[in-house]
Amino acid sequence: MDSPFLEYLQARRADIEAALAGALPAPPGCPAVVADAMRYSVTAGGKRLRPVLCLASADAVGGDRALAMPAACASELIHTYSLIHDDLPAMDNDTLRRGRPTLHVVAGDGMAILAGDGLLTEAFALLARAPETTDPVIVARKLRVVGLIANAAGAMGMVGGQAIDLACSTADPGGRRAPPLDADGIRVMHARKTGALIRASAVAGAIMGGAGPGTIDQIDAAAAELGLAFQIVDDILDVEGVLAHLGKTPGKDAAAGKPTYPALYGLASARRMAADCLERAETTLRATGLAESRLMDIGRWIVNRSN
Ligand code: GRG
Repeated sequence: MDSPFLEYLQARRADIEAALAGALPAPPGCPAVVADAMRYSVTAGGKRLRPVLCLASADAVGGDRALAMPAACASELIHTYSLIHDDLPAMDNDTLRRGRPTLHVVAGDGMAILAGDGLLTEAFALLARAPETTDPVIVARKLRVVGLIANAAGAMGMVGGQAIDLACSTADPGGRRAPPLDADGIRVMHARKTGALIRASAVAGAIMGGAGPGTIDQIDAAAAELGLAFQIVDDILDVEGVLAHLGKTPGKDAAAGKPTYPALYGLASARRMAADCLERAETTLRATGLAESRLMDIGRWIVNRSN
């Protein structure tokens, strides 16, 4: 990563940490027991990829970054909820996340479910209240972003993708299990499970930044490529990554017999596929004059990361 981008990343992350700290519910309005559980997972670290992407999108279209901050934080709150629920014994049953014991390990399954529920709901409360404005143009953008993020997080997006994954990897109480996915099925499952929120984060930033419809569509298309690249690299890291960098248990997908990109195509081809995604994203962004924006730096970060 070149150093201007590293500086940008550090600065945006600092902004995001401060905004997240201010957005999290706290006593006396919120009972301390669930406030603490939510804060435990949100402040455990994490790359903040989705909120950084959201802010970079607003920057790329020349918008006011502050207008995009609530959407940036909402995407991270929703992402963190999804990790808490995914780690539960009823789902992926993981004990380590972001370098810490998972929330259900320290607070119990019930409190982890509630903290996830709280984060998801709080994301939409935040989108409703901020940025605080009566300007009808900004109010219309906010409303559009609420719908966009709801679709990405819900049954048509992340929840739907997780449901497909669960149905294929686990038998239901009647012993029924969905048939294994083919390569196209896997791509669609990931597009929902991880791609949808990544895409929505980038598009929300563009909308709040006041981009026109053509630019929003191009950012959406490029972010879809970045989302796929993210997943492919995540699968590669599951094979090659070390716990100290990942902050979560490596090798879990392979051990669970999950169909990963390296398992399907081999490591070298999977790497090539991630690089191809980046190239397609660049071509798309070039058409809107955004190939030199931070969005492409984020794409390179996604492909070259070690966690
Ligand atoms: C429970 C509704 C529901 C959905 C869960 C996203 C997800 C859906 C499950 C996570 C499973 C998983 C580990 C998928 C691989 C891709 C992924 C989302 C990795 C974690 O995201 P990062 O790398 O994490 O952005 P940090 O900690 O850096 O924020």
